Amino acid sequence: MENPTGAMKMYKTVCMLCFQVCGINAYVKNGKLIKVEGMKEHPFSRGVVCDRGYRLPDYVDAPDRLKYPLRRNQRGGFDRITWDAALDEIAEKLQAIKDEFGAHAVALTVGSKGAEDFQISAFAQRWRGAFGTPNYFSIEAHCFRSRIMARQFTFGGYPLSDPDNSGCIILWGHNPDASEPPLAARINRRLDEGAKLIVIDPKRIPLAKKSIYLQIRPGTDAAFALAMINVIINQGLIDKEFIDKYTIGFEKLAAHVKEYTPEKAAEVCDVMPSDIYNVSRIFAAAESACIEQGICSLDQQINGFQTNRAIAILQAITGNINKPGGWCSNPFMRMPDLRLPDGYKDEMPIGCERFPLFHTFWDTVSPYGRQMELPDAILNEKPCPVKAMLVNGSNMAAAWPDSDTFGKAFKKLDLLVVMDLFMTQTAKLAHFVLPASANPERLGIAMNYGLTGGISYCLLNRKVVEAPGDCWPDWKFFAELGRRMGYGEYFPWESDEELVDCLLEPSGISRQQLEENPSGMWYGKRSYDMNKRIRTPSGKIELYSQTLADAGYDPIPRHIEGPHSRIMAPELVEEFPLIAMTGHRVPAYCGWQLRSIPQLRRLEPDPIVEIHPSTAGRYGVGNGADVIVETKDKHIRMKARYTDDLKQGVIAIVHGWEDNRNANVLTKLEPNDPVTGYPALMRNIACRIRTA
Ligand SMILES: Nc1nc2c(c(=O)[nH]1)N[C@H]1C(S)=C(S)[C@@H](COP(=O)(O)OP(=O)(O)OC[C@H]3O[C@@H](n4cnc5c(=O)[nH]c(N)nc54)[C@H](O)[C@@H]3O)O[C@H]1N2
Ligand SMILES: Nc1nc2c(c(=O)[nH]1)N[C@H]1C(S)=C(S)[C@@H](COP(=O)(O)OP(=O)(O)OC[C@H]3O[C@@H](n4cnc5c(=O)[nH]c(N)nc54)[C@H](O)[C@@H]3O)O[C@H]1N2
Ligand code: SF4
Ligand SMILES: [Mo]
Repeated sequence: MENPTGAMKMYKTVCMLCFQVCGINAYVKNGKLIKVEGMKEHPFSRGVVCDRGYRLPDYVDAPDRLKYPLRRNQRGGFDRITWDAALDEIAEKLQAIKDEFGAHAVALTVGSKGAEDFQISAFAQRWRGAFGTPNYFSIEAHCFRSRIMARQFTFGGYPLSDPDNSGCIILWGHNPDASEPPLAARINRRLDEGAKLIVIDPKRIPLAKKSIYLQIRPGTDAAFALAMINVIINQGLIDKEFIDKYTIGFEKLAAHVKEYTPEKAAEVCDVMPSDIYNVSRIFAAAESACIEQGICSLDQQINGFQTNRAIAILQAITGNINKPGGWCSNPFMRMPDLRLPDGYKDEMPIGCERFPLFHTFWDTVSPYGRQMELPDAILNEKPCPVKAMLVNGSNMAAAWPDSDTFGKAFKKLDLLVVMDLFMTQTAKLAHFVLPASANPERLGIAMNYGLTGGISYCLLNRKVVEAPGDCWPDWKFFAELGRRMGYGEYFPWESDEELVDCLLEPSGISRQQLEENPSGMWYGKRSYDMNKRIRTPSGKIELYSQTLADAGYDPIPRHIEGPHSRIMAPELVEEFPLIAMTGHRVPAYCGWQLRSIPQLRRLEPDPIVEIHPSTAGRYGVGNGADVIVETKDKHIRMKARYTDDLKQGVIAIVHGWEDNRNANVLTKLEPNDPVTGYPALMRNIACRIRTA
C-alpha cells in the first residue's frame, strides 16, 4: 500500500463482495477508501459496478464492523480480548475436545464468502487436515455443486457457457440483473446484436421483457426440459452427427422421453403446449445456443440434480458443446493444492453416507459434509458427536435451512468460534467472535472461475487501506491457530505477499506482473476442441449414465414432483394452497450482508414477500400490509409487495432477514434430492398468507 495520506490515489483492484470479482478503480484519500467506480478496461465487468460494489467504501467503514476479538462472558455479553488470549484458549479447548471425543468432534464451516474466496476455503481445509477432522461444511452442499456434478456426470467435466457468441440464450431460473449484473450487461449487448432470449421463470424478470417468456410452475423444470428433448428428437432437430460421434445412450433417451409429450408437460408446468414446441424449435434451430441456469434456484429442489442433467442433455443433443455460443471447455488457472497437508488420508464427512455420490464418483472426491445432518450430530451425537465448530464467512445459523434447529444445536456446542466482519446471528451464539479484514484491507488473489457467465480469470486483490482495529485475514487465523497446536510446518507463510507468491507459483505469473496488469493477467482461453478425451467412464458424453444406474439412481432424468406439490400432497395443499419460493436475489443485498449500510437499506428497507395482486385479493392482503406467512408448523412476519410479474398462486420471499423474518424458519433440512442430498424445501413450500 502506498501513499495512505495526502492526495487522492486511485488503485486498480477488484470488488469481492460477491463471486463476480468485478474490476474496480478504488479511490483512497487520507488512508480511507472514498469512492469506487467500474474498471472500464476489464473484459468481464467492463466498467459495471453494481449498487453493492458502489457502496464498498461504506461497507469497509461501517460503524458496526467487528474490530477486536471478543469472548463471551458469564452474563451472556462479550468482552474484548487479545488475539493471543483468544487463540490460546481456543487451541486449548480444541485439543481437550479432540482428546476426549476424537478429532471428528470438531467441525469447520465456510459460507458463501469462504467458499468463493480460495484463500479462506484452502486454509480452512488445510487446518482441518492438520487437525485430522473430515467434518468440513460449506455452502457447496446446498448452493452450486449439484449443477457442477450433473455436468461432470454428463460431460466428464464442467463446460462453461459462452453467451457472448450465442444465437439463442435461455435464462432458466436465473435473474442476472439481481444476482450477476455483469452477465446481465453482456446478455443485453448480445440481444442488441440480434440474439434471441428465452426466459423460463415463475417471475417475469427484467430481461423477460426482451424475451419469449414462460411462466413455469416452480419445481417442474425437469418435465419442461424432457418435453423439449421430446420435441427436438421427434421433429428431427437433433445434431445427429454430433450425437453419433460423441454421445452414448441416445436410443434409450429417445425411448424414455416419449412419455414427456408437450401436452402432458404443459399440464405439469402450467404452460401452453405450443410454448414448449415453440421454444424447443427456436433453441434447436439456432446457429448456437446456450442455457444460463440459476446458480442455485433449480438445485435446491427434490429433483435438482436430474433437472441439471436434463439441461445438460439439451445442450448435448443439439450439438451445442465446444462450439462458439454453446457450452465449451475453459481451463482453470493452475493453483497449488494447499487444501490438505501431504499424506493426510481423508475420511467421509457427516451426511455423505446416505448420498455417497455426493462425496465420491470416479476419481472425483468432494470433501464437503452435508450440513442437513449436522444438527443431529450436535444434538444427538448421530452419527458422531460434534462438540466444537469454527465458522468462517458464514451466517449459517440464519442462512441455512431450518434456522430454528441450527440455532438450537449451536446453543449446545461446547465451543463455537465465528470469524466475520459483523456480529451476525451466528456470531451472537459464539463463545469467541473474531474480526476479519475486508478484501480492500489485504492483499490476495481474486479468482473468477467462470462457473456462470463463462469467463475465468485471475486478478490481484490489492490492499488499498489498513484494516481497522485488530482485523485479520482468515488465512492468518488458521495459520496462527495451527502453529499454536503444533502444525507450524504446514503454515510457513508469514505475510500476504508470501502467500500470494506461493499461490501464483504454478501458473508462472508473478505478483509484479499482476500489479502491472490490473485488468487481469490470466484468462481461461475458451476451447472449442472436441478432440480432447471426454473424461466420463465411457469416454463419451453420457446421455445415459451407467454410474447412476449402478448406484440405483435414474440413469436418464425424469420428473419428480416436490414433496409439497399439489400432486404429492393434495391434502396439505388444500390447507396451504400457495407455493412459497424463497431466495430470489435482490440488488441491494448479498445473502445476509449489507443491511446495515443505510444507502442500501433505503433501496430495500423491509422484509418483503412478493405476491400477485389477484392472489393477494383472494386472501384479503393489501399492498404494503404486514402479513404472516405460515406453513404447517412455522410462521414468519413479512411485508407484502404486489407485483403483476409473479405467477399467481406463488409467493416469493426475500431471504436474508433474521429472527422471525427469516425465510429459513420455514425451510427444512429434509427431504433431500436423492443424488446430492440437497434440501428440497427451500424453493417450493406449501404455505398460506394472512394479514398480521
Ligand atoms: N444481489 C445478490 N446477488 C447474489 C446473491 C445475493 O444474495 N444478492 N447471492 C449469490 C449467491 S450465493 C447465489 S447462489 C446466486 C443465486 O443466483 P440464482 O439462483 O441464479 O438466483 P436469481 O438470479 O435470483 O434467480 C433465481 C430465479 O429463479 C427463479 N426460480 C425460483 N424457483 C424456480 C423454479 O423452480 N424454476 C424456475 N425455472 N425458476 C425458479 C426465481 O423467480 C428467480 O427469478 O446469486 C449470487 N448473487
Ligand atoms: N431461504 C433461503 N436460504 C438461503 C438461500 C436461498 O436461496 N433461500 N441461498 C443459500 C445460498 S445459495 C447460499 S450460498 C447461502 C449463503 O450462506 P452464508 O454464506 O452463510 O451467508 P452469507 O450471508 O453469504 O454470509 C457470508 C458471511 O461472511 C461474512 N464475510 C464477508 N467477507 C468475509 C471475510 O473475508 N472473512 C470472513 N471471515 N467473513 C466474511 C459476511 O459478513 C457474512 O456474515 O445462503 C443460503 N440460504
Ligand atoms: S457484482 Fe457487484 S458486489 Fe459482486 S463483485 Fe461485482 S460490483 Fe461487487
Ligand atoms: Mo449461493
